[in-house]
Amino acid sequence: MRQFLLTACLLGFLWGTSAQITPVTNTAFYPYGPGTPDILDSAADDGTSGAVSLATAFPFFGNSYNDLYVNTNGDISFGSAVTGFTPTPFPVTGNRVLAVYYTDIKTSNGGRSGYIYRRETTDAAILARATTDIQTALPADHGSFVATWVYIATWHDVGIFGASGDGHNLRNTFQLVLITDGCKSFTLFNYDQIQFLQGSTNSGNGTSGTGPNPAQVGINGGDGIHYSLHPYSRTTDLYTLPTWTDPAVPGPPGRWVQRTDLALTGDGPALVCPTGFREIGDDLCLKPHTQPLDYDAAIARCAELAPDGRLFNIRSQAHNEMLIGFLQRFQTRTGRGRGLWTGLTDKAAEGTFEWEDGTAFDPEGYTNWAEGVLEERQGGQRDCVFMKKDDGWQWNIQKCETRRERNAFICTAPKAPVPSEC
Ligand SMILES: [Ca+2]
Ligand SMILES: [Ca+2]
Repeated sequence: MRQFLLTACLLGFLWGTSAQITPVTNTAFYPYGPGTPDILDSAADDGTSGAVSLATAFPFFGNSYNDLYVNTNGDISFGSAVTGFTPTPFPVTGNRVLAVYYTDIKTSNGGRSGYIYRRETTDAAILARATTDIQTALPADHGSFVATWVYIATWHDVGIFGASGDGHNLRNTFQLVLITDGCKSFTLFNYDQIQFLQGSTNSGNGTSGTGPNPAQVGINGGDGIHYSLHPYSRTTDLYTLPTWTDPAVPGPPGRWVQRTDLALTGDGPALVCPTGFREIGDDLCLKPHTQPLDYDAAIARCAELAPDGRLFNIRSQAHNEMLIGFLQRFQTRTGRGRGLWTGLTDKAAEGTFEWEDGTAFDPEGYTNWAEGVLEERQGGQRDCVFMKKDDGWQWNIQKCETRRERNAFICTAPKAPVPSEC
């Protein structure tokens, strides 16, 4: 009997009062709490786990981190604890944080008002589940992803700071799962129960759990620029997180999936010019193509070189001036008489010019026609405009598919997310 009591006491000591909790059965949630190797953090207000060393560095917004902090106020951070109780709107400088439900949470009302569990794991069943979850959620880009490491943090039945009256009964349960293969990384934000929007600080109401500054849900890269926000962040829609389904991402209700190894700009990834294209000005990506091709082949070649690649349309004096350097290179590398396709053509309707990218041609706007060209060379099968080297790069017109008079050209393509090395 004494032995039994000793064992019971020891278990009670190890688990605190956690043996009383029943983990939720929400299908979005990974196993946590009693029955798992989870660590249970002490009851706290604005507390933190302190630095937790990781067996695998977690890639996050272009860096990787060998430790993390699980913090009372509904977040995991890298580099330092993030325990402030005010959810300053992202982006903010300094905080590298995964804000799964960032508001003034307190787990120490009346001794215990909630349980924060955490563990890292390489358990085979968990890795298999994480692998399936990412492959299912993001099949086009990550259909062959294989998880090698997972971290699970769960805020179970947590209460608010400044709870009063019925506010003591308001509890939220949510979970943050970090997944990586050592190169790519992803996070799952899982929600089971949301009964309060915010704590009583920041003008909140400790009885109703409402107020003008609801919890922030999102990811902040820490450079003041890169971040991502859940569409319900800082709104009363937070109450419906447990039933929300991302229309673009297959998965169980109550889950938000984000990739986290790349830097994000605003609500999307950082954008760069495609490989082989050079950035001109703030947002143009150009690639000169000195091998002359006929008009249709030039268009096809641009489409091959990059997603959404197309013939660059030289339709302004600014474009012309900007391209002087390119033109000088064409001058030396392309054959005698070769020119440069401008992207202007009247092949669809004789006499009606339009740009290849679909924009209308404004004859009153910028033009650079060689003298007499429109009168002498517009008719017949001459439908494609090129900049003729021998005429000082003025505009001329020729057949689009003349073998002897193929032209060089410039391709352009939109910026795209940074290519992953993973
Ligand atoms: Ca707090
Ligand atoms: Ca014509």
